[in-house]
Amino acid sequence: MIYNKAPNFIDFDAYTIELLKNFISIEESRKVYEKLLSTIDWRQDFLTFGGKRVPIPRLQAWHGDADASYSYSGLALKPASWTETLLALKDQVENHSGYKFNSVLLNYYRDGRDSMSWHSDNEKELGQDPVIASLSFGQTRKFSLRHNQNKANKINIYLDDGCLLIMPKGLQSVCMHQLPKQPEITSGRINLTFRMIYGP
Ligand SMILES: O=C(O)CCC(=O)C(=O)O
Repeated sequence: MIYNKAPNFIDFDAYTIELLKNFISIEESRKVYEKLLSTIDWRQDFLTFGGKRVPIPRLQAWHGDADASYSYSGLALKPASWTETLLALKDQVENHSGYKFNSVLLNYYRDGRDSMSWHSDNEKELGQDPVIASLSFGQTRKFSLRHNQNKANKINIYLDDGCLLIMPKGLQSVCMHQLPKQPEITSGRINLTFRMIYGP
């Protein structure tokens, strides 16, 4: 199913995903995008496959409380400190959702060749049933969810400038998500996923 004009709530399996369009106004979004682009220390990370070092197809950064270290796909991320912009966005997301977050993964997709492949946000640091709050800026991109058992159960959600997507507790255990390549796209997108990291 494709949600072009998304309703605020999308059911998937037994879970309800919240999608708020224009959570951040268009004017504010533009400013945030430019600010993040120019002030974040974007890193090109690499993964190793069969002894070969391969650049991940996006730039990323990890910010949060000093003890919020995170590892995924063999990458160990030490948090850079909160910036004023990130803290202001975190406050807005927390006020809306009622959840607290102590870290954020920032992904910069330079164009449609950049992507993120199928995965669940299920690393042990995220606790049993993480809530993930995802804010998007810039170019609209397709975001897909696919059920672990029934792969035909798949939905596409279009994440546009200023939208907030909240993946609820439990969702990560039943499905994977991805941001597929869209080679026709020539402009950039920045995505922030706010998370709660629990100590070792
Ligand atoms: O860019 C996106 O919307 C997806 C990001 C994502 O899947 C993640 O941070 O785990």
